[in-house]
Amino acid sequence: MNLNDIAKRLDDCVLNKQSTASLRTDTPFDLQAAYAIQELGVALREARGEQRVGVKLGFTSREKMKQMGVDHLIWGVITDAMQLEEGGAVDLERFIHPRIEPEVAFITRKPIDRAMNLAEALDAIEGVCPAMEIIDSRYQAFKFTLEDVVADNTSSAGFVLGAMRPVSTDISNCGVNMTENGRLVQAGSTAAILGDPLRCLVQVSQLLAEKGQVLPAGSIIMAGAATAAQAMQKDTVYETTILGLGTVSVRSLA
Ligand code: OOG
Ligand code: MG
Repeated sequence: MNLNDIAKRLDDCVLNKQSTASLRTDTPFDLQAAYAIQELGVALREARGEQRVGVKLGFTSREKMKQMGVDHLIWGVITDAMQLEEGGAVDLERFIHPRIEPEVAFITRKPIDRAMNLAEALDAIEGVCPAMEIIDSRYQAFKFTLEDVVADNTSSAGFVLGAMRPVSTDISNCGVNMTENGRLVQAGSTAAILGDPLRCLVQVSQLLAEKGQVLPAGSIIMAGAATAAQAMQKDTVYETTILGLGTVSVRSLA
């Protein structure tokens, strides 16, 4: 298989809601090739009319690294088709084996067009939102290597944003709670995300600069999960509260 074939195989998994074994046993590929496959996969989505709306980081917390056995920061692309309405309903039939995780998201007000320090990155941000991400690995049982998951656009499948507020308060250590029908299922702190989720902005600016890419103003940056992810059940309300930032929820259909 060439890189295009691999991207197509993973995209077919999305469309057919079917998982696959690692494709690296058939065709070994390195991290650079994995990002090339990710780009080819996003291009297939764009050919179906989806539009890029931002980027997401993965494995920015120890909790996530531990849960998935991968210990390297990764990033992927999010599109408009992945966004869910805050407080809205989502049909799990869209997915293979969805999991949900509490996140922090930023909205940019200036292009991120060079490697930035924290002050510059902060200045490029319009605000911050409580958020959740739905991940849906295209690999059987969520089993993957670093290269596999990067090729699979870092398991991205859906996201929901709560109300945005200015980044005026310190968000480095805010309590994070995720409930399932009101029952607490995940708890942590925003400090779990690189010590301070704002550091994600610096990371994203560096990754973009390395690739010679620009993230336009008005983009979304998902900072990565603060806790482990939770397998989604039908007919269930998922709600995340980040102290000082607010609440975001989504409901799965019966
Ligand atoms: C990979 C995506 C990781 C995060 O927030 O750390 C991620 C996965 O866990 O399947 O989105
Ligand atoms: Mg995530």
